[in-house]
Amino acid sequence: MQRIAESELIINNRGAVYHLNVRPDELANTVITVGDPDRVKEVSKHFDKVEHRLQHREFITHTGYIGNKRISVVSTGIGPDNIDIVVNELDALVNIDFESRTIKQQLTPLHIIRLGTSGALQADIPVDAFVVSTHGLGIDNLLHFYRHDNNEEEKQLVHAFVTHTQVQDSLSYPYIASAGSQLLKHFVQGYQHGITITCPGFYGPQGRVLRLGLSNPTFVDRLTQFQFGQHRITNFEMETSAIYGLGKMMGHQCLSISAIVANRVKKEFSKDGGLAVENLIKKSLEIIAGI
Ligand code: R1P
Ligand code: URA
Repeated sequence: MQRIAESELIINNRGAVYHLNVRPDELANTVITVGDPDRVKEVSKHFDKVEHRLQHREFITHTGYIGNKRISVVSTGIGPDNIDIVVNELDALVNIDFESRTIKQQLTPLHIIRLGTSGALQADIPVDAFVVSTHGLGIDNLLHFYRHDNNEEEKQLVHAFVTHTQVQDSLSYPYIASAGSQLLKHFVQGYQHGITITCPGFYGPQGRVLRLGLSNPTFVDRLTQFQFGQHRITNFEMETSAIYGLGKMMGHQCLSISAIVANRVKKEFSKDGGLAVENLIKKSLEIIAGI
């Protein structure tokens, strides 16, 4: 078995992986990710017991229990580049032996569930609603640094998206990855389902104009209009495609769930986004604790 060098997998003097500062024994197999470091305690306050509280930079981790279910909640910060760090380090914690620095014979699939915020791209998805991403469609570049593949339907969806939006003229080729089907089936009642676009920014990449002009001013309207069979684009945010893409390649079950805080078609913003997120956490934790 190939030994992974000190420069490639960085382990600190606590025996913890470098960015997350988490040791293998401090991580549960069910991991909730949140963008906002302050949201970690908003999740773990619902735990019956918290065993570990860890932090390094924007990455805060709390591990504890709801009943017999062991759960970790980890803050990722914003964006696909941070997800590259978080998902690789979560995977290393369960699938690489830190003593021998080799990949374990027996791999462990994690459940990785993002509880985040998002902007709706359809008029009928109101602010404060909850959306589950059936697919993450990335207009960032992250997955192209890895050897990755899609099934036929995913390839056709990306092709239809490129034809419809004409993004290939100015942006990197989009990529797509699907939700973990074992998790998706539990989140139906009270959740809308749809394709989520993952953007490498909050302003220009999501069509917001403050002082700068956009290279493709009709892009957001085209996202709203896109249809592929039963599929439409429900929302956009900044992490889902990266979590789905990396997680799937590594054999993990991933799901991204968002509280809608902005509706970009109706130009509305939630009057109490904090409450919407709190409601999303409570409702989703009840389900997660039972999976
Ligand atoms: C932008 O405000 C951030 O909010 C969304 C986006 O994905 C991005 O991270 O998610 P979080 O609320 O989980 O951070
Ligand atoms: N997060 C985003 O990335 N976009 C929004 O519009 C709202 C939350």
